[in-house]
Amino acid sequence: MAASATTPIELVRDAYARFDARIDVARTRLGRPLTLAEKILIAHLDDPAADFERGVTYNDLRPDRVAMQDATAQMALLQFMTAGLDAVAVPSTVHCDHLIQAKENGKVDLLAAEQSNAEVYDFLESVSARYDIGFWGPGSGIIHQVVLEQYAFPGAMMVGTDSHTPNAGGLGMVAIGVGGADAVDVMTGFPFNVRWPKLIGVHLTGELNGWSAPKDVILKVAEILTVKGGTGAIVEYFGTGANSISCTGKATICNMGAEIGATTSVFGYDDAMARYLTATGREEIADAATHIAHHLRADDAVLADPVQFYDQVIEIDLSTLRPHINGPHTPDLAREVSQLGDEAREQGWPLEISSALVGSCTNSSYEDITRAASILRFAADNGLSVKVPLMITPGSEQVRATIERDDLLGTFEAAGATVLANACGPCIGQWSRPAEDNDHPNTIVTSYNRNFPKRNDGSVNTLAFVTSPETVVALALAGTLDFDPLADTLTNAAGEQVRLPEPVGEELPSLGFTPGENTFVAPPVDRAAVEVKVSPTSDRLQLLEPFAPWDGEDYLDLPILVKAKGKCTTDHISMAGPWLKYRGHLENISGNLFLGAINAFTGEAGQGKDQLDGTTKSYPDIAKHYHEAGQPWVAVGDENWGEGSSREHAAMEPRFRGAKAIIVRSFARIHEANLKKQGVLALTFAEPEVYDVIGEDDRISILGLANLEPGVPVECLLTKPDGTTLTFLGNQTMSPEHIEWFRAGSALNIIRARTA
Ligand code: MIC
Ligand code: SF4
Repeated sequence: MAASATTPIELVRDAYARFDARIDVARTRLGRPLTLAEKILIAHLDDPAADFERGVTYNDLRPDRVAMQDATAQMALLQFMTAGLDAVAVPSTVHCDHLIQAKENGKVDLLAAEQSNAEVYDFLESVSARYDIGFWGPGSGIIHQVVLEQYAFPGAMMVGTDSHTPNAGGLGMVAIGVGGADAVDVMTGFPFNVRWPKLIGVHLTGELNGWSAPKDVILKVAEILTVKGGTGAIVEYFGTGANSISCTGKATICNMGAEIGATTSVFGYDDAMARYLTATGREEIADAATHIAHHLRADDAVLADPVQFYDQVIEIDLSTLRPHINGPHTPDLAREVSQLGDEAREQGWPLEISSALVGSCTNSSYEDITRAASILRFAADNGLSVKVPLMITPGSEQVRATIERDDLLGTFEAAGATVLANACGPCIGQWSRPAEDNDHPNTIVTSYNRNFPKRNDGSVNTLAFVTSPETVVALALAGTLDFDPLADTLTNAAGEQVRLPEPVGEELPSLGFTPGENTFVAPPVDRAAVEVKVSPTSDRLQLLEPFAPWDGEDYLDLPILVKAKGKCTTDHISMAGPWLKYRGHLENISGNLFLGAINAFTGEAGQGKDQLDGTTKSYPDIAKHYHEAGQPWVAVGDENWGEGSSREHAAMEPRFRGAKAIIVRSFARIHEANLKKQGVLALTFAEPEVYDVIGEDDRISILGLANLEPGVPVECLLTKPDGTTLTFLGNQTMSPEHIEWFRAGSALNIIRARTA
């Protein structure tokens, strides 16, 4: 099948043809009604008769498509290439969005990126052409917006090499963020293996009003569930309130479900989705979906008594939900905007805002931009002006061209805003910010989704707060965190007190969308003639060597490279920003390994004691030393290790440098899967207190590996420098297949053996 710029209706019809038989059979077999997520998963089971149990069984699924962004596609496709196939087995796309640095403005920055990333873009374009993958070049937009606009459809299933892939849940799709190795499974024609998720239902009643926006729904959910509350679960939204939210608003909510660790989030098919499909030129898909609408939402009996069918139900009344803002440093630290001023004063967070940023894959829809622009227009008419640098990132070329045509970008520019490229930019540390702006504690507000330290401009001094685009704009007009747009007034140029009106938006452009520049490149007819170039001297791309299989021995007396304290997200393990340029070069990117991790013994970031020579070094240097000395090691950590991104570099770097096991209190889902894929043991302390007794100079042995069995804890032995020992158990969640990956050295080694 040739890769196309949008999902062909035939593919949708084929997918829907499976629904009737499969869903009815499953309902009868289980003897109960089904939720929406269950229906979609059942329709995509590799073996329709397979048994599944929530939170217990691992099941094989057949996603309809794969999407990859440039920062993760490189490693995914370097792995795919080693399988020796002629083409991808399912429709797949690559999106160039993460590697564009924000400095001047969209146009200038795009040109600069095309030059500085030429080698990587050429590689991605040629590898896409060679293996029948659709290629969206730099400037086309952020992966999740483009997928929503072109590829997502209700009831479909996809995997994407980015944690915010669930964005497509706003269009009723089960869209799961994965590491590159999982994407390689699907692209090589193997099923996607995942633990059957638990189900969290969010019952929405009432209707959003005034300053409250879809963003506030997910900020509230994150506050309730915390950053790990969604782990292993699909979050399903339903209720009359759900129907009142636009399709792109739903996408915002699903997008940020990544922040609570959810496998994905999804809304049932409704009129808002039909309107969005129609506005984006996909009426045929809307018609097909309407035809099977009963399969594209939970059964009525589920909706009538949700508590009986979901593992947990959360109730949110949209009518009383007030604008929220979260941060700094963690996406679950939310409160109402009205309370932030006092809290910031108590905590000593700078009240003065240093920059305000609107857009990203999370919040750059037509509706978002019209609501934010309505406030700016009022401000201009009433003598108010923005007090801090304001930046706007359109999510896609289609959104950019449409908001340009409708003079919304003009409104932003008239307010002094900088229009950045249709790309991730400051959301992923690709922000060339003047040093004088962040060499001291400073506060920024964004409509993005993440706010980990150093996330936006690489500076620990920057505290990021996340809120809706309209609230970002209101705060930019106030210049301070201590402003509640619902209650407070601003002083205008004439010295008068002015209250901002409620934002007004348009769900969809009345003139329709305009596509802007065409940035899609379809694979050529003669794919075999395409040469994929990777220079052996490149510092940005490196062909992969297979990892060695397990040697059949237990791991004895391993030093602890790092015992991390507190949050250890994938940004702490493998930082983005300036390191994004090495995403296709495993050896070079390993230079960032654990640079952000906080040493539990010293409280310092990124450095520890080299057990081979007793000196203090950066973690990547210690890892390199151990690797070169043939000294395997372990890493130890706390709760929700690997939270955040899907980047498999956070698993491949430790693997490459000789990590045998990562032992922590708990894992984030994607990262745990990435470790398993690469043949690293992912263990959790059966007794969490063991974490506390682990000392800097201790050694850890991992025993009984020849008898590894699914789900059976692994025996570990901690040896203190004085020779005293402590035996403890490391829980693991390996299926028989995961054990095969471990023995083979990686999941990819098994694929290679099968496709050879
Ligand atoms: C992110 O938002 O953290 C990223 C950058 O999009 C990552 C992917 C990456 O690290 O390349 C993600 O969310 O998976
Ligand atoms: Fe890009 Fe930020 Fe979205 Fe990740 S969260 S895809 S970095 S815009």
